[in-house]
Amino acid sequence: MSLVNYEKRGAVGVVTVTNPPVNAMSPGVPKGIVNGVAEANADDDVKAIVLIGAGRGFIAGADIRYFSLPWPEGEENFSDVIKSFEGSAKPVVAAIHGHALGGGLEVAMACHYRVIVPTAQVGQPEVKLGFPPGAGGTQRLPRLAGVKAGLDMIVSGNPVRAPRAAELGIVDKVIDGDLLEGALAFAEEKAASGGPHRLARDLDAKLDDAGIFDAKRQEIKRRARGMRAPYACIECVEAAVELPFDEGIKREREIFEDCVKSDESKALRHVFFAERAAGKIPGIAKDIALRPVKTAGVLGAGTMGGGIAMNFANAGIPVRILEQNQEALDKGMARIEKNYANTVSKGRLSQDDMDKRMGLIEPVLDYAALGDVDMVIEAVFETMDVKKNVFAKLDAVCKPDAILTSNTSYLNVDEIAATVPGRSGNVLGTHFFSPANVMRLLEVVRTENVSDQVLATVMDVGKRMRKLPIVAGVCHGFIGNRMLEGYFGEAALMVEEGAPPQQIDKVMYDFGMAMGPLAVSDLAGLDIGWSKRKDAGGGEAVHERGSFVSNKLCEMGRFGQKTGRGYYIYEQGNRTPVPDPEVAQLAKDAAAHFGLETRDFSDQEILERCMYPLVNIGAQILDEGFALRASDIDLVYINGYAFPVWRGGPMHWAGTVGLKTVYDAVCRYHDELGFAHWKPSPLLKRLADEGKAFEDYDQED
Ligand code: 3H9
Repeated sequence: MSLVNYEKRGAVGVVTVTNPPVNAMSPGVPKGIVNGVAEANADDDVKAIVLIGAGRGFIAGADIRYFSLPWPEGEENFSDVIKSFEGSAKPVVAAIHGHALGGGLEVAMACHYRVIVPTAQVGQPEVKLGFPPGAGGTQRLPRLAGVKAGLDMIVSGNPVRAPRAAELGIVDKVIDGDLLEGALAFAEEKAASGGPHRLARDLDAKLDDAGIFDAKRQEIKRRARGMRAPYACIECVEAAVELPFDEGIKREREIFEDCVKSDESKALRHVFFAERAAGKIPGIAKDIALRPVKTAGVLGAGTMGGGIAMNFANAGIPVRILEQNQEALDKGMARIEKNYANTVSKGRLSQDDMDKRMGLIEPVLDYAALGDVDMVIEAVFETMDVKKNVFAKLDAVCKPDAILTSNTSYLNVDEIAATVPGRSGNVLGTHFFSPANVMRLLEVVRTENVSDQVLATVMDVGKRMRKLPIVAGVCHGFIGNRMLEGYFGEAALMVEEGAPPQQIDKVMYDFGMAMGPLAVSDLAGLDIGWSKRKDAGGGEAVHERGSFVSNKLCEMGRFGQKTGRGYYIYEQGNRTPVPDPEVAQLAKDAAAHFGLETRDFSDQEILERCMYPLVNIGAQILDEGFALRASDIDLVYINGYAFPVWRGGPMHWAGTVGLKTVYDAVCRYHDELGFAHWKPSPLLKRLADEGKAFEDYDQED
């Protein structure tokens, strides 16, 4: 079957793109469109042309794989397609269903007219791949939609739905009913009218908002920190206002090509494909029959349990939330209600939808109420004994094929599963990130005995909740938290060696992290680690390397933000960390205690000591089989730990540094410092020796 088909329907030539799954503009598609338009123009009986997509949508844009592959020599491309429309004596109508994204919308905007079904979306998501639209989108969209709306769409990358697209003038008509029939009628009508059939390039009336660009730069400052593409988008739209059309196109092309080559774009393209790969589990068929999950239960109405219950409700799944007493239940339900009300007040949810979702959450006090639900997530206190106790109770009441999951950040889920041996094929871990109703990451912890069907079902439930589920194996801290130990550990160690907390945090903030590791420790509460160390030390926290300053701070009642002091001072009602000379003194005390000589640190050393343990442990996790692929680890860090998406995640980023450089430094720090997180991973060594990156490892069998 060819990628583009041409047929005549009465007096209209219909060009249909058939390139599943999303009709990307792969090699062969531009040529097919050009040929179709030529054939229609050569036929005197044809008065107009309709361009339409087969399957799920119109055209999803350029084939993203080809930004990293050579385009076949001599093969037609976007500009040939656009030229064919502009040179067509007969009006071309784009008929849009599903999606017209990126180059798909650009192709549509280069047609004379556009019609759309009410459910379709149009957008320029290129910025999310690290570049501006490159086939005229930044020049045509402002001409159709106006500068402000066009700029908003191009800089955010977010699509708009058909009714809004019509309101803005991006499309000419919304078709209720059959799209092709509607498009044929529209095309015939336009052909009969005799024109003129105006092209977007010739419309200048909406190019009047010249003063908004600096305001836009200001607006995106926080969100686009460290990135080039959003600013590149602004430059391109500015060119639409300032330059004649053809010069604007030239300017857009230069900026586009420059951005496509950037590390930022390579990282964002890596993330695009990483997200698509994440749902695939080797050995489990894509179409495996899933267990129906029509009802659910959540144990614990605390912050975590409440957030998880909201996730079920958001997915339209009725959920019973269980607590030990009425007071805790009421408190939990009130918190859920408040969370939803906040979203309503921000205009991101309608009152009606909030009411529907609240109606799906049923507070209960008796385990018996969970007897008939399809899936239970327990989110009770994070200790093994409590979890085992809860599983015993679930075992007594739940139906035999109920899926039982433990929401835990560290505990051995195999050990929990072993307490209900008759059910172990139905037991696994779900590690939600706090706040569970907001954070996109969900680690799905694959236990030894869990069935493929149950694993696939929980992955699917995660997607229904609009999460990004990532499969992790059972190891201490799974993927994300296991890797963190080296990151936070090194920050604390460097403080004892003389690096000021504010320098460490600034280096990591400038790298692109939302906050530095010590500011994060203050936010999370220093007392959590302290209390674990006290338990381990039989009531007293032993001063080991990396815990001295934190122990001392806690002994002084400085637990972090919640007490107004931790590694930093926080003024009343202000979350800005202020450096504290007292902490500098504690660091000196630590150095004296351990017999260390304090010294100045370069920013480069700080970066290496925070980041390289992440990479080294990540490689270890991969090698031990606790992550399916390196790109999954990248997604964990981007979506659960605020790692800058434009750096592609720690494993991808390591490739930009060069794995040999990273490996050599890991060996050096291992020799100098000796901590377990520096023990060089054999996989890292192998890839470094072979001159490979983690992406190459993901391609290996
Ligand atoms: C562009 O257009 C540049 C131009 O301005 C200038 C050029 C000169 N290419 O997401 P799904 C694959 S840049 C290649 O799971 P859904 C995807 O990898 C482009 N492959 O489906 C997956 O493969 P697999 C601007 C693509 O229904 C399969 O299709 N456009 C592309 O959840 C299914 O994808 C965009 O950024 C592509 N363009 O969502 C749109 N798109 O099965 C990107 C998808 O092997 N695409 N694939 O894993 C999307 O946003 C979503 O895929 C879409 C469908 C909404 C279309």
